[in-house]
Amino acid sequence: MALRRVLHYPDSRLRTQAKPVETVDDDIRQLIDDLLETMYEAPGIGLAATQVNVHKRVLVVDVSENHDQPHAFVNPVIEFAEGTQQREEGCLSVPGFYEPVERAEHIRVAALDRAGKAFTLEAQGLLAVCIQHECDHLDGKLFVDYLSSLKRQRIKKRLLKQSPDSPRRSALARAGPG
Ligand code: GNR
Ligand code: NI
Repeated sequence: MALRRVLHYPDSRLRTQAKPVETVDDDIRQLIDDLLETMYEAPGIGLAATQVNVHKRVLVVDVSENHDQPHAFVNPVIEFAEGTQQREEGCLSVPGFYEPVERAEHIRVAALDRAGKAFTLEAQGLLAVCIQHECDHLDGKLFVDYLSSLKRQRIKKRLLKQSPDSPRRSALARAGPG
């Protein structure tokens, strides 16, 4: 098991379309374990491979209070989505920002598990939100994309200022005092 580094918005690698997994092998199981470890350590309730710069269709979620109900999804497909709900969302790739987003209330997702076996899961409430949020990551989409462009630009500016290796900071550092 290992912690992996989480990319931060507006890193363009978060916009990558992830590729389907052909075989659920030990590398994929290692990725799942690392995603879970990284998610619990953060702590977060979900994590997509895209966020750790692995562009394969793999995600994990655990919305339980005791962190004892991990779910891993390989090649997830949302088969149906019904109703609406609105919740404050956050994202480990957009640290420190929380905004309401409208999502489907009830979904059914089909995927492969860590053994490569097909399964479906029906979800509602927070678990449904989390799965939709993670599936978006695999398509290069972030919750900030649902906000107004004004809000998104504000978030982008603030995160660019914070990021120690941001182009802007490096440019300022190069420019020196004054
Ligand atoms: O930890 C997380 N919390 C959260 C809260 C509301 C809606 C979605 C999420 S997912 C987020 C972790 C994350 O960034 N997953 O991609
Ligand atoms: Ni996220």
